[in-house]
Amino acid sequence: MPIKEKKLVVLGDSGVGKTALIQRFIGDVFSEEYRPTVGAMPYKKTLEVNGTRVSLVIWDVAGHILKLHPAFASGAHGAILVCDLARQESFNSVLEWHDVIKAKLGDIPVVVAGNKSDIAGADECKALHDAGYRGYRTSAKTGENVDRLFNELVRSIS
Ligand SMILES: Nc1nc2c(ncn2[C@@H]2O[C@H](COP(=O)(O)OP(=O)(O)OP(=O)(O)O)[C@@H](O)[C@H]2O)c(=O)[nH]1
Ligand SMILES: [Mg+2]
Repeated sequence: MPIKEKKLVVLGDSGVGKTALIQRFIGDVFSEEYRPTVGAMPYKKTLEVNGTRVSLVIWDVAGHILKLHPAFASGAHGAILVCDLARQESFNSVLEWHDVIKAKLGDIPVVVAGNKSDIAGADECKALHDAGYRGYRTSAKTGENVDRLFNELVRSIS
C-alpha cells in the first residue's frame, strides 16, 4: 500500500484543549488536569484514507508560542484551529492564528474545532461559521466529533 507523510499543526489559545483533542484522537484518553504544553510536541498516528496509508505527524504547539516561533508550523499540510466555546476571546484568536498560518504557509486547508461542547451552549461558533470556516463542535472530554475533525482535515490534504 502506498504511504504518504503529512504534517498537521494544532493551534489556538492556551487552555482551549489542543493537547486534549490530540490525545483523544491518538489514544482515546482524556485528563481533567491542565498541564500546559511547553514549546511544541510532535505526535504520530497512521491512518488509511482511500487505500493509501497516511503517516501523520501532528504538532501540538503551546498557545503562546507560534506567533513567536512560526518555524513549528513550517511544512505543515493542514491546520486545526481550536477555540473554546465557553471563551469568546478565543474565537478572535482563531482569525489571528489563521493570519499567521496564511503568512507563513499560504492557503493550506484548515478546520476549526469549537471545543468543550460538553460545557457550552448551542450557538457560540456562529461568527466563525458565518466567516466561512469549516468546523465542528468538539469535546475532547466526551470524544464528540474528534475523529470527524481530524479525518475531515486528513481527507482534504491526502
Ligand atoms: N470539559 C472539557 N474540558 C476540556 C476539554 N478539552 C480540554 N479540556 C480541559 O481544558 C484544560 C486545558 O486543556 P489542554 O488540552 O491542556 O489545553 P491546550 O490548548 O493544550 O493548552 P496549552 O498547552 O497551554 O496551549 C484541561 O484541564 C483539560 O482537561 C473538553 O472538551 N471539555
Ligand atoms: Mg497543550
